[in-house]
Amino acid sequence: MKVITSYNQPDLDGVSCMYAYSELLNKIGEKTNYFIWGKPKKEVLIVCEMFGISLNTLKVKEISKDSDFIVVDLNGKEQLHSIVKEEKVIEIIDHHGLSRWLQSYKNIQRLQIDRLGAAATIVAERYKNSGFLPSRESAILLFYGIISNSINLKANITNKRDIEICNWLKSICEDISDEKIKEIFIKKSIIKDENLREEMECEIPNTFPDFKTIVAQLEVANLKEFLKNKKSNIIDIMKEVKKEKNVNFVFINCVDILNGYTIIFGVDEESNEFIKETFGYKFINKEVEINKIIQRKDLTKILRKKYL
Ligand SMILES: [Mn+2]
Repeated sequence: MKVITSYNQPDLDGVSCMYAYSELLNKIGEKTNYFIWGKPKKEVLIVCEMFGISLNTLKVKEISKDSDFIVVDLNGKEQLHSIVKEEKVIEIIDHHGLSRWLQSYKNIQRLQIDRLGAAATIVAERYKNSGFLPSRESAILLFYGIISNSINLKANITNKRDIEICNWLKSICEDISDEKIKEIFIKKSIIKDENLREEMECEIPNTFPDFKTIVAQLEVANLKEFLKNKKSNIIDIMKEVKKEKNVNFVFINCVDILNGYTIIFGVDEESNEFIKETFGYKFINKEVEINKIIQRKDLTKILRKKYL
């Protein structure tokens, strides 16, 4: 038995890869199942509920010690469950930058890491090339996995292959529609105050030789409206985090996933100065507004290039 798995609390890209690739391998005749570690991200639950899809993950105790593993949507090690032993990983499908752990996987038989908007694009292409059609559930998960990961194909990481495979998925599954994208994005943007810190993903500092910083992120529909109500809460959380984690700068990258623009602001004057200096952005009323989608990963890439 092969077990497909991904990082803790996977997003829709990770879940769709596990679900759909497991199904494809079973169709091909290789007995495979998947293991979802932790509670999937909110967008996963939204899509599953909307389309009546149920996920049947293996439990840890059901996984035998000599199972081989296929790892999807990551190529590192830190975020994998401890049941996944390096020497048992036989395949990786991913779209992230190469991790320093990659070389510790000695028994890889198949490796595909392409810089795309989503790992789900690779799995969908495997279907297309295999001649097997994905089930309705797999097609839906893959499609919205790509859409969600690439912010409706507008994020910088989006590749022609993402767009082409989305069109193919649409053409084979009548339940896929563009109208639903808006509905999913709006549902995903309903954030309760008690979940705001979690949604901001602001727990892990980036450490550089001379300073530490935290780059938080938020991806919501109708961002300006959202900030009208929540900006002071967001700043309070950033203050809290700055103190707790003892970092020099804290700022947040907010993306309007529906209307395709970005707003960035820091927790204080020092952090705003740091943003100005590092990225050359201009502030108006203590905010930077950019007329396109910039993701946190685009910013951290610049940080690494400049300060490491
Ligand atoms: Mn991904």
